Amino acid sequence: TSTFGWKRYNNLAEIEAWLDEILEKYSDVTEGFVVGTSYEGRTIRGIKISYKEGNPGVFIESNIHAREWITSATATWLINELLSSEDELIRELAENHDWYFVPVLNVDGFVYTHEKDRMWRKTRQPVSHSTCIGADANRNFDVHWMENGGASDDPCQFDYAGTHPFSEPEVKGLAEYLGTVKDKVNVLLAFHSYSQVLLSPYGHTDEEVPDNFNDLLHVAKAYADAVEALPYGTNYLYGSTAKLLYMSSGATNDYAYQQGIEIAYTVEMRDRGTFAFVLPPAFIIPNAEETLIGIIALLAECKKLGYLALK
Ligand code: 0X9
Ligand code: ZN
Repeated sequence: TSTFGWKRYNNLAEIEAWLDEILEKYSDVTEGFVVGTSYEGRTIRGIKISYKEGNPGVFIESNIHAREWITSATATWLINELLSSEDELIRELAENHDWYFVPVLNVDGFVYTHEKDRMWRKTRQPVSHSTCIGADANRNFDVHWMENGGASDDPCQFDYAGTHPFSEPEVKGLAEYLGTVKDKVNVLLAFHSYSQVLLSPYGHTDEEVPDNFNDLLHVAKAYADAVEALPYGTNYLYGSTAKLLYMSSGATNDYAYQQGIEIAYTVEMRDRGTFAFVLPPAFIIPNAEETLIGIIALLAECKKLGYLALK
């Protein structure tokens, strides 16, 4: 489809134009949806892919952090693959799940990274009584908000939690949309970069793990093993957020888990820090390919453990 070749990173206008083409070309099996309106007034868009009734749902959020460009590049590549691949395994994957993608959640921040500051992370909503702008959208969900030092109350910090839970319209919008579909969603993946880890709940405490933590480890191991077995040999680690990474409250996957989506991860993609957030475009396709293979293995393991039954 047109200029999209995943050989460079695309800006928001290009991604939206591409999405329109996809929605038109595959109108039988796709549907656009709206998550909400950003602080600066942009429409936050998503695409649902569904080949038939009664499939388990997989929800993919990407670019909640503005500078993590590999996440939307990977999400769009996955959308294209699910719709156009003729590979039997991928057709099975596409047609036997319902897919919900929000390729760019933090639209204002994403535009800002393209136009002003490549390293911007947060939203762009001003904070009253501060000269600093934006909150960390991945600290702003109403799930153990600001607990245990999992976020900052300083608007000038990278992990500023916002004035209150859901203070950021992008986050409120995602939560509201998720509320309308959560009964049909079995798995949620929040795409981030970088460090090559799969992070399961919880982020707000390292003293407790979810009831199904063992299953969450098994499912993550299936992803990591499948990725490592590819010729790229990319290594992923997995574990609970607070233990493997750091205390972080109010994140998307913890919110999803709290809302009854029992399989919910933060997926931190390539690399391990060589290029970090500024991953060269030559890595888009390798990263996307291994993400696809990882997701296939993850869903197979979910199915085996009984997580893909209709809710
Ligand atoms: O800090 C974050 O928001 C994520 N890492 S990143 O480098 N992409 O910023 C990890 C968030 C994981 N936290 C929870 N799931 N609680
Ligand atoms: Zn991130």
